[in-house]
Amino acid sequence: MAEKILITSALPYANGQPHFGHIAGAYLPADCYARFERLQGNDVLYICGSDEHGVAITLSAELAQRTPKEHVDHFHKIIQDVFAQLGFSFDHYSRTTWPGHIPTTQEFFHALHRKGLIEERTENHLYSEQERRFLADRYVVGTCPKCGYEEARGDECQRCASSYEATDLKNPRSKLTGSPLTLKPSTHLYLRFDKFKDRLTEWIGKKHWKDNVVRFAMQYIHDLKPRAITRDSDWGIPVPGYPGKVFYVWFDAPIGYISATQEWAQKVGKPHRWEDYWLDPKCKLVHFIGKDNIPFHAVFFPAMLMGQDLPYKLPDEIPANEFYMLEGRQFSKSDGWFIDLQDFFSRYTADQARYAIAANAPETADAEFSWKDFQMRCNAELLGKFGNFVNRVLVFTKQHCSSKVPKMGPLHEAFRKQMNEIVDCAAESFQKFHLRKATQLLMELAQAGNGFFDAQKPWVLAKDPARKEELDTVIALCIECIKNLALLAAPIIPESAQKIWHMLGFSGEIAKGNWKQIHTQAVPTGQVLREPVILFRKVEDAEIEEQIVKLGRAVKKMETTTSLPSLKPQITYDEFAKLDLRVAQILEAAKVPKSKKLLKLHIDLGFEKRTLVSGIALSYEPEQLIGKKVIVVANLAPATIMGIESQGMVLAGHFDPVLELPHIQNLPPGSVIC
Ligand code: B3M
Ligand code: ZN
Repeated sequence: MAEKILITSALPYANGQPHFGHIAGAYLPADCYARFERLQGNDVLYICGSDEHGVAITLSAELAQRTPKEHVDHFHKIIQDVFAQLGFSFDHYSRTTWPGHIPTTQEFFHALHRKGLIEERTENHLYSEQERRFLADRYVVGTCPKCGYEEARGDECQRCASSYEATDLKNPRSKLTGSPLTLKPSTHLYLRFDKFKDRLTEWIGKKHWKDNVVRFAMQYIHDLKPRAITRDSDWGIPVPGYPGKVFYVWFDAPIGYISATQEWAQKVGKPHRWEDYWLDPKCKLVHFIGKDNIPFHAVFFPAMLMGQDLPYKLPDEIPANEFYMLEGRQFSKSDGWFIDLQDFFSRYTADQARYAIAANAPETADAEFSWKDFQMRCNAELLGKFGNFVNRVLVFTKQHCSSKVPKMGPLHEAFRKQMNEIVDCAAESFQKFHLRKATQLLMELAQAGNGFFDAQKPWVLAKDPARKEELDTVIALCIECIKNLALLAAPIIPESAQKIWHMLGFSGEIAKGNWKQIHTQAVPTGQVLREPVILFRKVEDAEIEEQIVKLGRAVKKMETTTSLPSLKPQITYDEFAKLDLRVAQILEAAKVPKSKKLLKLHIDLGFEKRTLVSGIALSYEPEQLIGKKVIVVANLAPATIMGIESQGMVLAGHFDPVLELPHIQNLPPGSVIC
């Protein structure tokens, strides 16, 4: 019986071009799975769309001098182009600014409200008189309450890594205008997530998801508190009855999966069909996401669904992937650490990208795209094993069998068995979201085909007319192998699979075929093969070198920009003279618990001993420091850092990520530095 499967990929923020890191996490694995399940004859609906609300979007729109609408229109199109380029087979790609998303989101809210799960709370928030608006944390900079860093972000300090509420910052300012901010009471709506603790625990307890998903979700459930679901903004879904407020983006975004399905239903002319998926307990709901989205998909959205009147489906599977990086660092366009996709696709095919990413998908651990690995995948595997096998068999068949599929006799049981086992194992891997394994099996099958062809030496058989039947069977089996390769390839590298399907003499699309049928029914004897075409081109060393040089330039740029911050405004001698810098000798040093960067130091200033906290733990082991004489700002106001009062600050040179302490040889503790 056909199974109903509703597949979603995380809705990408319409705030930038998706990169291979995103593709490897939430999109390619989902597309391969959708394509596989369609081949299984299941009723698959694959839904996605752009996530177009939220503070990150209004902020970057302002920085880009666009309206939020212009901004999301711009990126919605760019995202769609990248996805089309990669051949993603969404049944529908929507966006959260389509009008139908508003009533669906608001009805979610009403249902929760009717059940008494929404409450109002009035608290102080940061307000800009100049901009006449409340500013969300991402819009705020100020002085870190822990370490005193003056350019700290509104949610966490990039210097000492502590996190806090934006209202804890000292001297809070608008990130955009620099204007000072004041505290003003504002009322927000909180969703009582805490009331779902038991139901969520019971529900997740029954799931056999990946360990990291369950563990992460359970931790979140343990600490569940009411959370604000509204923001002061005019960009987002309006909160009924609360002018000037919109829903927090993570409230409306997952509802976007539902409204996108509703939009799809309207598009196909059956407006109620969305219910066949979302309201049918027998439908299987699968959310493909990156691991940073686990709490929202495994805890918050399920709670929102549990609080509805309609019997919504809860997710059945959450295959969350780990991170995928570029040559060991996170993709970053602003740092030049990225792959220019326009350039990429002018040189390489979608299948080359899809294969290289799938072969190394970040399923169980972080993984990365490297240009050398890409070249190896393209040349040694796609071209050398897979393309080469298809080509040599088809060319041979053309030369020795007039391009017709010869008759298969009964020999070579072992090879047939090997093929069947690989195909079945690949099916199981696809079904269990083990894309990496499925991709390996595809190459294993190509390798088995090559091994068989080499061992049977059809070119020798062809010289002896008495061995015609043997020759026919070997070639017919090799053609079977090619057909099975096309089948295993169809979810991963669909364009190449289709080319093979066509070369084998079939009409129509392999993607519309049925896995079991294709696997079990031999290519008909006498079927006329089409002219063989080359499937993959060689990736030359020079091209790869060029890409590596490009990244090398980005590293240089990153190093010079991080090492040489711009000069601060001039100060007078009097201003400088206010600093009391002294030689201090380190008596004791110890790591601060729960902090990677901080050390607690006990120092001798000659006239007194003090305790201070210093962010040098990544560059120095505590033992190295004992006895060292360093320079300390001795008249800095004390600050409490991770619960420890720091009575001064040690001076250190920075060349990110390295820190180095200037070090005094002969002067006694307490000596003045000026
Ligand atoms: N846009 C976050 C992200 O792209 C968010 C996902 C929404 S899924 C409902 O990582
Ligand atoms: Zn700080």
